[in-house]
Formats: sequence, structure tokens, C-alpha cells
Amino acid sequence: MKARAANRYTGLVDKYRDRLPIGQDTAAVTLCEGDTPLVRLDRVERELGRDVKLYAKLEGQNPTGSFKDRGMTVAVTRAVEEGARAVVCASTGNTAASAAAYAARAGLTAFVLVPADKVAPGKLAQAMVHGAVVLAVAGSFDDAMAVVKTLGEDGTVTVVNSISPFRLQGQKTVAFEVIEELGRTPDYHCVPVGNAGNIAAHWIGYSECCPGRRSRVTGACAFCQGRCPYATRLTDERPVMVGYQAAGAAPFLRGHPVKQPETVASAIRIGDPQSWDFAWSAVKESGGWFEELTDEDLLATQRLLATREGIFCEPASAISVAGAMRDVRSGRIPEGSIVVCTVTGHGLKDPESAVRQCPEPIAVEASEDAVRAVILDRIR
Ligand code: AN7
Repeated sequence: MKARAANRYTGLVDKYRDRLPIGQDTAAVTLCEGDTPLVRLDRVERELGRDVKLYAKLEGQNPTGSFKDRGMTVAVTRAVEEGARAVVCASTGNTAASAAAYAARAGLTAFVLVPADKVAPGKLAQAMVHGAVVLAVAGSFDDAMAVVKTLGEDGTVTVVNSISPFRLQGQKTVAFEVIEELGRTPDYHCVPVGNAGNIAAHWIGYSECCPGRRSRVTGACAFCQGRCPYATRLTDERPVMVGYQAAGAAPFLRGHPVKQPETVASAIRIGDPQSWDFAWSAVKESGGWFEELTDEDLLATQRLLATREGIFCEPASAISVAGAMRDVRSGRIPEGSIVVCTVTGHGLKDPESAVRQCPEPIAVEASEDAVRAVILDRIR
């Protein structure tokens, strides 16, 4: 029993503490986030008919159902270290759910600002159930974000949006896990882009895996400086970073903020991304690109992943796979490539948009004959 306890996974702060801005003796505020599955998409590969290896990093398997937990464990652990009493964020939903859960665990009050009537019901439920003070803002996510930035300035509350460097530090660990699992760096890493923190965090992580080839923009790893065990063990390759946006909310494609972003993927209905420069750097330094997809594209891919691979993700998360498929088909991602798609959030957050595409349940009598008739009619 003892040996097992010693090997128990206790979250990403404990695992990567020497690469995170958390003191050695600080107890992590953790729900054992991270360590998410990397799943090969065999059936999507076959459908593409190209010689690529396609993987999905299932971030919806985190404790509150999205990648935000990676950043939140670090941000809330730090907030407690610094003696904060309350945290605040603006959110399209997932950050709010995560902040609410980690604040509950830490005994802090969470204030979450969400655009009124624009948040998927599962996410709103999480924020409410975990006891956050939910403020439904008469405006967009971008309006709420602007308010939160001003609140953070005088230190009344600790901001846990991805403008906090601690969030990105936590989220960078996804890159460490991908390299550990593949035993090498992927050639391409495809990420959905909204506020643009996550693609930047991926790049920080991959850059820290590369001794001697650190990002000029993100800077050297302040915590390992080549000394930590990972620096010698990991690779000096970095992947090409590709960011995908919904066509109605694609400021990186337009080259400027978008006033009224619109997409079925409410998680990434964001017109004025906070990590603008950072995301551009990640894409440019890596030789990557941004691309946009229509709502139809990402809903079709959400359905494909669900019906062919058994993966239920939210619409915003399907965009990385939708984009990778398009870029593999066009040859922009060449044959022979290893491609990882970050699938950012769980489909149960937003069942309505998914169910709308499905056939209705079949009403049937509680009799063997009636059920058998349906089965015989459908089986091939
Ligand atoms: C499922 O919760 O911005 O580009 O306030 O929930 O780092 O913003 C969520 C973003 C992708 C985009 N996929 O990541 C919020 C919020 C899902 C998301 C993104 C979000 P960023």
C-alpha cells in the first residue's frame, strides 16, 4: 500500500514543481489535473487516407472538464501563497467553472463575470454549484474582460484569467506530457484559439523542452535554466504551431480585433484576444499559421469524433481536429507528419449544440417484439 501511495499521481504542480513558480514547501491546491490521455485517431486517419499520425490530447478529461484546470491549479496555489481572499475572472464559461472549483477547494471566494445568456449551461451550472458569485454582464466576453483588468490593478482581488502569467505556466505542462507520451516532439500541434493564452502556453512548454533553442520572446525557463532533469532528458525540437479560429470570431485572420464575434462555439466567441502578441510569436517562431473554419466545419467534426472515435468534445474543441483535417487534405501538413490536436473541453458542457445534430430517440413500447422490430430494421 505504501509503494502505491508514493507513486500516486497528485497533480501537475507536484509533478513539475521544479519547472513552475511554486515554492518547494507550498501545498498545491489540486484536483489531480493534468496527465490527460493522448489518443490516436485511427479512424479519422483512415478517413483522410493520408500517411499522417493524428493524436488528440483529451483536455476535457481534466477535473472540471477543460484545460483551464492546468492553469488554475497554479494560479490558485499562488493566490493562496500570496494571502489572497478572493479571485476574479471574466469567462466564456470554462475559466469560470475551473476558478469556481479551485477557489472552493482553497476556501477563497470566486467572482466570475460571464456574458449574460451566452454561456453553455453546463459551465454556468459548475460555477453556480461550486459557490462562485456569478455576475451576468450585459455585454460580451471582451467587455467583461476589460472590467476585470481594471479590477486587478489595485490588488483587491486576484485575477485568474490567462493574463496572469501563472495560468500560462500551468498550461505549458501539456507540452511536457505530449513529449513524454510520444517520446519525441510532434511535427505539428494544432490548438483552438480564443483569448489566445493556450497556444502561447503550449509554446512556452515546448520552448522549455529545448535546451539551447529557447524562445527569444518567451525567454529562457526562469525556473530550470537548463538545470532541471527535464532539460537534459527532453528534445531540442519544437513543433509547428497552428491556431484555429471560428470564422465569425477570427481576429487573428482579420489582423485586428473583431467587434461582434459570433459562432456556435461559445467558448471561443472572443473578438479581442488578450495574448495577441504572444500567440503571433508562437505561430511565427514555429513557422506555423492561423486558419479559420466555419461553424458547419466544426460541428461536423464534433459529430465525427463522437460517432467514429468515441470522443465527445465541445464545439470549440473540435476546431483543432477540423483544422488539422483540412490542412492534411490540402497538403499544408505534409504526409509523414505526427500531428497532435489539443481537444480542449468536454462535450457535456454544452449538450444542446451537439444533440441538435442527432436523430431523436425512438419511442417504443416496453415489449420484446417492438424492440426487436427496431433492431432488425436498423442492423446491417
Ligand atoms: C473549450 O473560459 O476564454 O485561446 O473564458 O473554453 O486560451 O482562450 C475559454 C477558452 C478553447 C480557447 N477551447 O482558449 C474562458 C475562455 C475551450 C475554451 C478555448 C477556450 P484560449
